[in-house]
Amino acid sequence: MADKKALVTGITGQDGSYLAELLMEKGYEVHGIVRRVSELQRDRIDHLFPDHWNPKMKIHLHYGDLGDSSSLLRILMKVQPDEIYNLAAQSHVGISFDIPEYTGDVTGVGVTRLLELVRSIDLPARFYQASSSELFGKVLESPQTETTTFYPRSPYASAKAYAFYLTRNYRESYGMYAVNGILFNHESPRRGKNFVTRKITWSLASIAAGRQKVIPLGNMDAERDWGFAKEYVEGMWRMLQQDEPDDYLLATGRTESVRSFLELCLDIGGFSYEKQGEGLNEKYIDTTSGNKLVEVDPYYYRPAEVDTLKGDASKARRELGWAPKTTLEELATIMMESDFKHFGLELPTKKSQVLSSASF
Ligand code: NAP
Ligand code: F7E
Repeated sequence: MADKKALVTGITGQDGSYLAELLMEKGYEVHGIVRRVSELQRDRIDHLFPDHWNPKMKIHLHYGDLGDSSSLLRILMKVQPDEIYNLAAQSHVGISFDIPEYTGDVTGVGVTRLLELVRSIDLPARFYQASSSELFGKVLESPQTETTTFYPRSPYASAKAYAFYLTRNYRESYGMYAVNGILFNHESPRRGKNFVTRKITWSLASIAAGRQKVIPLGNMDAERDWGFAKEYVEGMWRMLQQDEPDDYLLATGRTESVRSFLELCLDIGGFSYEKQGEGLNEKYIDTTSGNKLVEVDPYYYRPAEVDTLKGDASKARRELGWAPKTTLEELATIMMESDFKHFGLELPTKKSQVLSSASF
């Protein structure tokens, strides 16, 4: 039997890179959509192309854009995928307040373009939509489940809400196998450096290397349910292997504040520190050098904030056999170790030794 073909939008992103790896391990022929950029930066997937000259290579990239229907049509017709994973998005919540129209077009209407094309050409492909815990926004119950009412708090979340309902609508209207994965925050050494966890781990490594002085942060009271991205892509794949299409939520069930994550990383990095002040005056001081390590910068506050998120992934556990394994302490260690290594440094604590043998 021929290999299954998967089409991954957003393959150059954090999740796309882990998903492409997973699908290749499972024997899929993987096709990724990449967009034109002025400087080629494909660090997250470069390792998947060890021998570019090999015509039997089972991963292929195609130029396209979620804002451009004709490119999407051409790719769908050419590839004829069995499974489509729609991970492409303007995925930064804070920045979505600066570019709301673009966010709506790509993160929201982009899904209409894909689904409508799949329907129009009668492609019998299964479709995964990257939905988000941001849909719960100003939460109406805790923990959140697949049945919790949405309360989006940003242009990003509003676009994802439209995409969520559209995906469900195409499933119900046209009998398509189209599902939403409502994923809570998931992080890794491949996380973009302007998301708060990676900003913290990268900046602490940079400070330890003498390349940066202070980390400016926004709302440290915000609480998130953070898991490890590598495990979450396995859940995406499982959602497309069920007998019947349905929506699922993936989360760890543990919530911590940005401040707790920061302090966890300061401990892992071996910093001696003291917290001083409150509110806008809150700061962290390195008690060895007397230098300021962290300060509050209101630039990073959002016009509306999602204060707290905590997911209940019982349905995924029960029906998909999916469960998170990596603790937040392990995740922070993996990320800190990777960023310290980038600057030629090792973590002072040896907690990370078992984890470091694996590749992330
Ligand atoms: P990411 O690292 O920001 O990656 C986004 C991907 O989308 C990149 O490959 C990016 O390409 C691509 N992209 C952006 N605009 C595009 C466009 N107009 N046309 C085609 N491709 C475009 O995001 P991620 O963390 O991997 O998340 C993957 C998906 O899950 C996103 O839809 C995100 O909103 C959603 N999600 C993420 C989380 C999380 O915690 N990570 C949780 C819930 C849902 P470039 O490399 O060229 O920028
Ligand atoms: O912010 C606060 C910020 O940008 C987390 C995306 O993958 O997950 C992600 O969205 C919290 C927020 O992630 C800074 O205000 C404080 O409360 O890391 P983040 P996010 O907004 O939760 C969801 C599930 C997605 O779907 C999204 O695509 O941290 N925060 N200080 C900060 N945030 C940032 N970025 N930078 C700061 O300096």
